[in-house]
Amino acid sequence: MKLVVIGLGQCGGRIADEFARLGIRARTQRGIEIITGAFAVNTDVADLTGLVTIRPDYRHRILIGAQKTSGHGVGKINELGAEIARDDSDKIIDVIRMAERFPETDAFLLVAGAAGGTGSGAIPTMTQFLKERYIEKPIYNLIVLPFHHEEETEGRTIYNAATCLKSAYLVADAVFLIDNQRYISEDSSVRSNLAKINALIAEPFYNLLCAGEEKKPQYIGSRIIDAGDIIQTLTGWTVMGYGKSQPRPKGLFQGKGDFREKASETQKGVHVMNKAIGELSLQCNPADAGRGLYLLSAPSKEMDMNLIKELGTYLKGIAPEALIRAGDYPREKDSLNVIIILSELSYVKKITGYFTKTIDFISTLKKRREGVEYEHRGIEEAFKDIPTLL
Ligand SMILES: Nc1nc2c(ncn2[C@@H]2O[C@H](COP(=O)(O)OP(=O)(O)OP(=O)(O)O)[C@@H](O)[C@H]2O)c(=O)[nH]1
Ligand SMILES: [Mg+2]
Repeated sequence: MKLVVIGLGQCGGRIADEFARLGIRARTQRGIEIITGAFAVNTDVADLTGLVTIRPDYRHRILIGAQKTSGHGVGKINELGAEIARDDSDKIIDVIRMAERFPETDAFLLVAGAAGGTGSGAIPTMTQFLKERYIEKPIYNLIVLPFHHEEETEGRTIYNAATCLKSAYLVADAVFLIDNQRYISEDSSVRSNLAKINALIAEPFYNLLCAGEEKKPQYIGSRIIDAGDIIQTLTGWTVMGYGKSQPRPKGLFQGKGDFREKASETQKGVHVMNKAIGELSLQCNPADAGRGLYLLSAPSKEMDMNLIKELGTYLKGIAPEALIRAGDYPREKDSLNVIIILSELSYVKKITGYFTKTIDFISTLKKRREGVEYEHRGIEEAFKDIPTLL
């Protein structure tokens, strides 16, 4: 599957930069194309300058709203981010359309942090614009949810997240949910290391996008996951999981065909899938998924139909409502890894929480404002009969 990736705001731009790296890796290591264009759009000059892999010209690093923000961002006001993206949407669409490999693109992936201003506001408006222009191409959003400490301390965090998520859900074909917090709890060495988190966010897409683009017979699985399968799977709220096994120590089993080796491989497959489920990009209950997909990548000698079937049975057990698609991707020397997508989620606790808190916040704000207005009315009433000096 081939994607055009557009990063909006700082978070989005940096993750798009990561996708640009995946694209180069696929081309140099595997001779295939998975990224037909990587762009960063921002109101902030410094953020655009800090990127590494996205081409540095104005056609790939797109500055918007320069008159309104003087190149310094929108200071977390996502309404302003939305407005600027709306005003400059033609400029963005024009450069994307001109990209060399654009016609081969299967889908768009727009990326942003929910809690900021530029990305949070721009992602739904850009999605809407693209949707109107490219009816035939699906448009996906990948939205990064804030760290726990940001929710506690920064006033607009939850409000921005709620407005961004609702708007994105209304226009995008699917919304990948990525929880920044989850990468901290998983491994404390990545604490506040955003670059590492970004690499972890992008990594599962590597095999997923490559699998259907392979041309060499030895890398073509018995069940191929291609763009069609992915497009059929992605709809509404979506999470991803990725699990990887450690390479087996040499000489553990006696030789080819050792029965313990076979049993151990099936076990290892289920273990890796368990890991992928345990480390979903946002915690949720797999039973709430309406669709699912898994892709098993492993050296071909470690992979057989039995293992794929075993993993399918396992996933069906925990996501019984989901229509599941499956595939395998034989690799030469990679360790065994599993990518899982759970889509069409009917309930996601964290997202519902943002909506509830924001509604409470709006109603408190309204009450407070009404109270102030009442007092003002009171004062005006009270001085009605006082003579004025004007
Ligand atoms: N995973 C990840 N999260 C990031 C990164 N940069 C920022 N964030 C998160 O994104 C949110 C802030 O959004 P930004 O992208 O910085 O904001 P922006 O879109 O540039 O908007 P303004 O700066 O307000 O104009 C916070 O929740 C951050 O934790 C990053 O590189 N990786
Ligand atoms: Mg910014």
